[in-house]
Amino acid sequence: MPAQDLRQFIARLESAGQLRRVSAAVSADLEIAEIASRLVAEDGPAALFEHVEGHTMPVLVGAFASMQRMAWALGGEDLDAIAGRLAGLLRPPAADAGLMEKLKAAPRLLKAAGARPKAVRSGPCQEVVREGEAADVSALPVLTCWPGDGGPFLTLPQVYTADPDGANRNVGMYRLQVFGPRRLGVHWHRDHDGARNYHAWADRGEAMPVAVALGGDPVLTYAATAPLPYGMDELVLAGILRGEPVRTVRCRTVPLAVPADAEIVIEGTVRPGETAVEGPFGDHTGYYSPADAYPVLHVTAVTHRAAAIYPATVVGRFPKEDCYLAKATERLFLPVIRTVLPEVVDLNLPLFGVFHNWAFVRIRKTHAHQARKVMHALWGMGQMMVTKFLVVVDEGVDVQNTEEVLWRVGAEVDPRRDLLTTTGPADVLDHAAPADGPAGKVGIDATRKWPDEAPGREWPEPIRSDPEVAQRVARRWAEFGFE
Ligand SMILES: Cc1cc2nc3c(=O)[nH]c(=O)nc-3n(C[C@H](O)[C@H](O)[C@H](O)COP(=O)(O)O)c2cc1C
Ligand SMILES: [Mn+2]
Repeated sequence: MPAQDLRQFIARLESAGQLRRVSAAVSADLEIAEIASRLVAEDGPAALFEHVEGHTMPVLVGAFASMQRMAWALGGEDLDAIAGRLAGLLRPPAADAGLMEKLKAAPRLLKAAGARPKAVRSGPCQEVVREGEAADVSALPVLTCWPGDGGPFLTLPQVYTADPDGANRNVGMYRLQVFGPRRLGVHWHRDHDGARNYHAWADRGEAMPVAVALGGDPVLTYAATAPLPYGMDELVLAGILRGEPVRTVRCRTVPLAVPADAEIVIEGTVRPGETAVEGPFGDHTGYYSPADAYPVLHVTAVTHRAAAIYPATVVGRFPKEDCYLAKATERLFLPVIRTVLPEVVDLNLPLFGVFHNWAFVRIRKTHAHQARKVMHALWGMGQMMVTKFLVVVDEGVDVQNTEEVLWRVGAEVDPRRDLLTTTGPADVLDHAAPADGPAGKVGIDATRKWPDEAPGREWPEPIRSDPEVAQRVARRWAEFGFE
């Protein structure tokens, strides 16, 4: 059963003992962020701060901050099971499939077609409406997370945009800095879809309408972070994951639709060419991302529920809540990668790699030089293009175990022969990449080398126990007097 809104999800977390209500007074200035960091570091619960100094709205943090809560947020118990369900829905029947197979696939595809959002006339996200001069984002308990931050930032927003023709609706998570009661900085990276829509408007010299939603079914928050190709609507992904369409209402002051069941909505426009200094911001890299010029959102309305809850997250040095959102993407998109690269068995974007610094890939190797093929293909796939270090290992290696991967890198690699160094786009947050021009990338082929790949070398087998003896010993362990 999908959650209708954030409240239902909070109730679910609470009944599972996974949410703590905090009634003591706390400050939105650094204090909530410090508590959130401690909670995620000790695998603690989500927290709902009911008494935020100077504010009436409560603040929710940590709703996604465990594998279990992340799976619940996507309407399941386990991320791999959700990924399997999604892969089954997305896979069209093969061209040469029999009639029965095609008939069986039809309801699957219809189900995906029925995932488009459904417009409704009114929704709780507009119980309170403040337009024009009455709109004021300083009424929201926006967190300042780190001492060097340029100010308070909205950290868990769904940013809704479309191109000037009203097509290519996009939902992306881009942080927003509070510059004033009706001015926000919009930090969409240059190669993200919100920026692409913005440039389409700017090319016509027109201001782009933008809506920012907070809350609603937690699936929506995840969908805003999902790396879908441009033109694929994140609300359809949300509808597929929920098994029910997302209900949307028209915004009051801009021609966009937002989830009817959101907690809070900010409406406004971004004018072509106008920028302001945004940042610095303590980022998920573990460093401050420096101040830079970003577009400005001029707020035209703020609408919210009568007793709205403000959802937030705190990013910073790992582990933080966004690691779990990224792990959800790693699991959900593995089947998508496998449609193009069937040899990929598993993928790990380790937390310390902050999504773009490291990727460990496990392949079923069937031909020589295959690791290099996989590297080139992954560097050509969506947001994987910014991956800096890409390690490819054989099928027998557990990529979820970093020591095992590094053991193989040490043992299977000749640095002169097995490193592929190349260049390509860098992540915007990579402070080590050259300021101009393409960034360096390294692919490490840590698979066992085939005769064609390492002529004149016999490749030894890794040691494994005799399975029968190992089983026998396990069975008799207590008999030997061991625990
Ligand atoms: C907590 C969190 C914060 C994020 N902040 C930003 C941000 O400020 N700017 C940005 O461009 N991407 C940010 N991202 C990544 C994007 O949301 C992500 O790449 C998404 O796929 C972008 O959507 P798009 O492909 O529709 O542009 C953030 C992700 C998370 C989980
Ligand atoms: Mn997108």
